[in-house]
Amino acid sequence: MTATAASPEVRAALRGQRIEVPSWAYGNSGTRFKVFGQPGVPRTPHEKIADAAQVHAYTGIAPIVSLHIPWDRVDDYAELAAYAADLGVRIGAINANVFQDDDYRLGSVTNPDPAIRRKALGHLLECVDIMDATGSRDLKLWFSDGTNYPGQDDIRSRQDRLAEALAATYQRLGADQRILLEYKLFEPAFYVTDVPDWGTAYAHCLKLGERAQVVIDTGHHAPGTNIEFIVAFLLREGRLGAFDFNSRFYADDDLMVGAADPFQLFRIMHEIVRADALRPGSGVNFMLDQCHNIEPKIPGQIRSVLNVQEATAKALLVDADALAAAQAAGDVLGANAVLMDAYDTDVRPLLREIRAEQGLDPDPMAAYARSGHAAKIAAERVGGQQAGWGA
Ligand code: RM4
Ligand code: MN
Repeated sequence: MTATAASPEVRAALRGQRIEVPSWAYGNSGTRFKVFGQPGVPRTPHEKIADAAQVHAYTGIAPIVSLHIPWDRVDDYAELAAYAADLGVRIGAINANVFQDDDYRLGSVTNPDPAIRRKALGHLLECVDIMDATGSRDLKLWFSDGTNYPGQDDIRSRQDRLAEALAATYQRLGADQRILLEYKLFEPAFYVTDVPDWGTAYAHCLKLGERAQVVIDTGHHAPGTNIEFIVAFLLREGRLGAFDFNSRFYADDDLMVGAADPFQLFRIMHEIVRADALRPGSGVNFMLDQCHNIEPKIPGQIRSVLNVQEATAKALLVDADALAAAQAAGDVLGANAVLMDAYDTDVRPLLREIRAEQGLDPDPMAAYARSGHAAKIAAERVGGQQAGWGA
């Protein structure tokens, strides 16, 4: 297969692809043992947005940035949104944070103490107020709630408390706003996690209504989980709201998407293309949720966006008719060969061509490196408190 001969439809789909980057990727991060600082790291939400704008400037497909509250708390969210617009990007999902307050030791919305549950719900509602000010559609909820020891709390009651908080938040949403409910197998709770898997998230979303959808964070599964099955299932039910893309080797590593397993990313994007869910109007939000602990952050994000773009291009090159024919004929090896033929295609020349057509540098990594921007922000951003995830 020659990728450069790709059809106008494939080219249009690639030009129209949109990826959302996380503000926290530009701040300092690390493991629970050490956070390494880097020169030029943003001190403010404005500087994080400026970094995100760089990623868009070089890739052309990442014009949206997610915020995390309180990490990105400002006095005037409408002003922050206007600042983003001036830089050619916009604010996307608002991520609630009910996992870093001492009060949440035994949980946030599932805490046995009603006063702490009220406090957590108050934060979720505050995030909807922020969405109103920024024009955001998506409220992304990840609960670190769970227990460490058998008997510590009642599993069923915690589900009831969770459902109650979700329902109150759902009630508060505007007509165009959604809840995106994320799940995670374990960590920081080790015995029971209150939203451990897609089935739990899906069941809660079904109860809430159509504007509650599941987020698949690719790093939040047991090793060996078939994530593309989850993608296919949720798409078929109209309940896949978003991805948090990243890659993992062992746990929730938050490494660059496509770094650990580019083939898995291709298989996921194949299900997306198969369901015609790549279009920005499809309702699936393609977000990154990553931390760049040791590599430079802006190029780390550029590389990640390119990795998603390459997997997407390969998925778009799957010969759907040939695949369907082989599947219908029970041609096991033939069907597999159709998929692998697309995966094995070098799509980089095609993507370089498309970028050049759009007036972008064909090689975003090299262009950013040449730009001198890293040295500029290192020189400018002196003093103040570098942003971090506050762990
Ligand atoms: C969590 C989860 C959330 C993200 C935080 C930073 O593990 O994946 O999506 O907001 O990390
Ligand atoms: Mn996530």
